[in-house]
Amino acid sequence: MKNPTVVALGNLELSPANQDWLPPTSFEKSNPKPTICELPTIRTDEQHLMVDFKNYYGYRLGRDQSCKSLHYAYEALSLAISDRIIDHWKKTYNAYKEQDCKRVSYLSMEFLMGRTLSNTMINLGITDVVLKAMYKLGLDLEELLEAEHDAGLGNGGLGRLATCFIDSCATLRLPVTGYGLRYEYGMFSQLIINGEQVEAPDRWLRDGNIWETERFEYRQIIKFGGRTKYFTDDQGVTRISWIDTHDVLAVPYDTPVPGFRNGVVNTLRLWKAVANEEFDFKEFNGRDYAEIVVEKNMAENITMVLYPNDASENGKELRLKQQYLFASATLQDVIATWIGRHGNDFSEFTAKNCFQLNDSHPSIAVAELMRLLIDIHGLSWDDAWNITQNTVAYTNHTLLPEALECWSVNLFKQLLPRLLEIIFEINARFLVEVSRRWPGDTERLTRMSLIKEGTDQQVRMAYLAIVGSYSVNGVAKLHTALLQKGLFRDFYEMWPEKFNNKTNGVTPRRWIASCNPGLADLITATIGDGWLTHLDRLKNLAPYADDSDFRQRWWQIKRHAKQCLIDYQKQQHDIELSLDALFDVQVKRIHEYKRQLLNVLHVIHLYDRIKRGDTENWTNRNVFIGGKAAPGYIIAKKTIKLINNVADVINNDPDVGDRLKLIFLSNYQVSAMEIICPGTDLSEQISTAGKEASGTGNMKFMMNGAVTIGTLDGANIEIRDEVGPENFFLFGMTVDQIEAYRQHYDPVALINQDPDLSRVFDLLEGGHFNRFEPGIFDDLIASLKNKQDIWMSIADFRSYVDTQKRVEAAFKDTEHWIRMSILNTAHSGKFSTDRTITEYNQDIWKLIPINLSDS
Ligand code: 26Q
Repeated sequence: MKNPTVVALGNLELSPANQDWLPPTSFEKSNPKPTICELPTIRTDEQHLMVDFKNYYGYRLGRDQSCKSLHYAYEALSLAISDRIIDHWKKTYNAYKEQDCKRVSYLSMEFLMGRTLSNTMINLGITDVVLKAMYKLGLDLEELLEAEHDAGLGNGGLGRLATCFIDSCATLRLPVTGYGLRYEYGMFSQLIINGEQVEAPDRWLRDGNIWETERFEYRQIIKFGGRTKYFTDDQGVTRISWIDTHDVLAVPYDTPVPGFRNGVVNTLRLWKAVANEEFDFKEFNGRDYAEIVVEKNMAENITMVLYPNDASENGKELRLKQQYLFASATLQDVIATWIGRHGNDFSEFTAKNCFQLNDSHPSIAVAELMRLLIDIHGLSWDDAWNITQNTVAYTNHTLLPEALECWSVNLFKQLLPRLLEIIFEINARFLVEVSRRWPGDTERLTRMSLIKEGTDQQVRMAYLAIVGSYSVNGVAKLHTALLQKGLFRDFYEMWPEKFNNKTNGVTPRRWIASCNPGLADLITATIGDGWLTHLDRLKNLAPYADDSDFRQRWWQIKRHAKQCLIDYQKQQHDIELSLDALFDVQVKRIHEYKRQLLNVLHVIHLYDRIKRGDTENWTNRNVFIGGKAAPGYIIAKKTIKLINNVADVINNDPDVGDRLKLIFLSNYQVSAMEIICPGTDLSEQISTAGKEASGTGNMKFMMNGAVTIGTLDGANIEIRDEVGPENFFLFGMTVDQIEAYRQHYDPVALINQDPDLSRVFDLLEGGHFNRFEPGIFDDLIASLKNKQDIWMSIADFRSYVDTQKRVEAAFKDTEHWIRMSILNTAHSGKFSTDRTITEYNQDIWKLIPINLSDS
C-alpha cells in the first residue's frame, strides 16, 4: 500500500523499499487531504516578480542596499523564477506516473550545463517581463546573468550533448530523466601563467545552487568490496549474495528541466556519494571512534571531482567507483519506482523502460542490471538477460582506440567481486554464441572477448555495452560507418541490426535564442517564431540572402557580436583588436587529433608573410584559439604554451599591426562559447579525417552565421552537404587518402619541398618563439616531423594554407561573405537536437509524447 500522505506531500512516488526511511507522520489520520499541498498560483507579471524578488532578497537571503555582491540579486531572481516551475514539475511527474508511460533514463557521467537562469527564462517565455521588472528595481538583468557560476560537470562535447538532449526531450514532451553525478568540483578553471596552463579547482557549489533539491528520501545503498556467498533458498534454488561489503549512500539532487513553453518540466537527477552513517558497532572493535567517522567519510570522495581527461582512459580506482555508484544508484532508483507500481512483476519492464548509455562510461550498468534482477529480485539468468539486452542502448562517441575504457580484472575482483562474476558469465555465454556462428575461429573469439587476455587481464567496457544492448549508435554518418568498418567490425558482422546512426545536434534555444538575442529577433521578425521548435524553417531565410537591406541588418548584428567578443577578450589581454578583421576561431579541447598545431603553423606562415612584405591584397585576421588540456597530456599543454608564445611575438611586433593578431582565450567553457560563437566569422574544424566523431561546436558556429573551414570529418560532412560546397571551405585529405598515405608519409620531405613550410619550421626551430626558453618546443616539433605521426598535420598544410587564401578573398567581398553567413544559418536546421532526439525516439526509444491535459 502506498502512503497517500507522502504522495500528496511531495507528489512523488515512493517504493516500498524506500518507505522505511520515512519520518513518522500523523497527517494521514488527521487530515487525509492536507491543504498545505495546494499551492497558490503564482502570477508572472512585473509586479509579482518584483515583490517576490524583494522578499527573497531581503528576507530569505537577508541582504539590503549595502550588499556589494550581485550574486544575491542573481539568487533572489532565480528563486523567484524557480517558484514558477515547481507546479509544472509536479504536474509532469504525476502525469508520467498516472499514465504509466514508457520512460527513458539517459545515463551520462557528464552534464555540462553552463548557466541555467537565462535558459530557464527563455523556455518559460518570460525574459521580457523579467527584464522590465529588474529594470524597475534598478538592476541590469545582463549583470545578474553574469553572476551565475557555470555548472561545468563535463569535459566537452559529450557532456554538453547530454544537456542539449534533455532540453530537447522536455521540449518534445518525452518522458526522459537525465541521470548523472553531482561532482563537488567540476571541470578545473584554466589559468594561464607565463603562457602555461595552470589548473585551479572549480568549487562551483561554494555559493550554493538554488536550482537543485536534495531528495534524501530517495537515497540508495551502494556496495563495494566484500565477497560473494552461494546459498540455497527455501525453494531449493542456488542463489548468490554479496556480503561483507563497505556501503556508501548515493543521495539524489534533482534539477528541473523545463521544455520550451510547453508546461513540461522533466528531471535531471544527479547522485552525490555520502557516508553511510549506520555503523556496524562490531566494526569499532576497539578502534578510535573519530578514526572510524573519518574513514566512513572517505566515501564522499567518490563524487568529489570530475576526471578531466576527455580522450584517454586512466584506469584509476576512484573512477571505477564513480561509474559503479552511478550505474547502481540509477538502476536501483528506476527499479524502485517500477516495484512501487508493478510489484515484483518484471514482464512489462522492457516495454516500459530504456536505459540510454552516453558512451561506455556507465556500461557497468549492464552487469549491475543483471545483478539486481537476479540476486535481489529473484529472476532467472535468461529472463534477466532478456530484459537487459532489450532495455539497454549504447551511444559511442569516439574512434580513438585509446579512448575505449578497460578495467583491470584484479581491480574489479577486489572492488566489485559479484559484478566480475556476472561479466565472466556474460562473456562465457557470448563466446559460445560466437563460436557457434564461426566454428573454429579462435582469433575472432580472442578479438571479441569481453576480457582482453595478457599479463594484466582487462575488461573491455565498450564490448560489454555492445553485447548487453539492443542498439549501438554513432554520432555522425561517417563516424557510424567507420565504427562498422573498423573499431566494432566484428560486432557489426554479428549483429548488423543493432547498429544505427544518430547525427548530433545542439539546442537552438541556448545556441541561438539565449546567446544571440539580436539574431533571434531578426529571424523571428523575418520568418516568424516557429523556427525555435522547427529549426528546418530557418531555410525560409535563404531568399533573404539576396535582400541587401536584410544583409545589412545581418551584418550589423554580426559586428555587434564581434564587438562583444573583443570586449570579452579585453578582460584577459591588453590587446587592441580591429572589428573589421576576419574573426577566425578554434575553441575546443586541446588534442593532437584536433590539430590546433596546424592552425598555429598557418598563423606563423601569415606572420612570416608580413615580415617578408608579402602583403598584397591582405585580409586582416584575428585568430582566437581556446581550450583546456587534460592535466597529464604533456603535448597538449605544450601546444598551449606554443600558442601563447607565438601570440606574444606577433601581438607585440609593430610590423604586424592590425594585419594579424593571435589570442589564446583562457578558461574556455559553456558561458564563454555563448559570447564566442555569435562573434565568429570563420569556424575552424580541422581535425585529421576519421578522428573527430562528430563535433558540436561546428554546429553552434554554423547556426550563428559563421562559415566553416574544415576537413571531411565527423559532422562537417553533413554540414557541407546541407549548406552546399560553395558555402563551405573544404581542405585536406579524406579518410581513405589519409589511410593510404600513412605508409609513405614523410613530413620532413614535405617541409623541404614547400618553401612556405620550410620558413615556418626555420622560425620554430630557430627559437624565434622561445628566445629565452631554449628547447622547450623540441618535442612538439619532433612530433610534427615524425613519420609515424598519426595526426599528419604536415600532410594537410599546403591544402589548408591555399584554402585559407580563398577564405581571405571571400571575406574581402563583404556582400558575398554576408550571403554565405546567412545561408549557413539558413541551412543549419538539421543540427537541432530536436531532430536528433526525434530520431532517437523513432528508432530506439519509441516513447509517446506526454499529454499533460490528460492527467
Ligand atoms: C575516460 C576515462 C577516464 C576519465 C575520463 C574519460 C572520458 C571522459 C570524457 C573520455 C571521454 C570523454 C568525452 C568524450 C567526448 O566529449 N567526445 C566527443 O563527443 C561529442 C558528442 O558526441 C562529439 O561531437 C565529439 O566528436 C567527441 O570527441
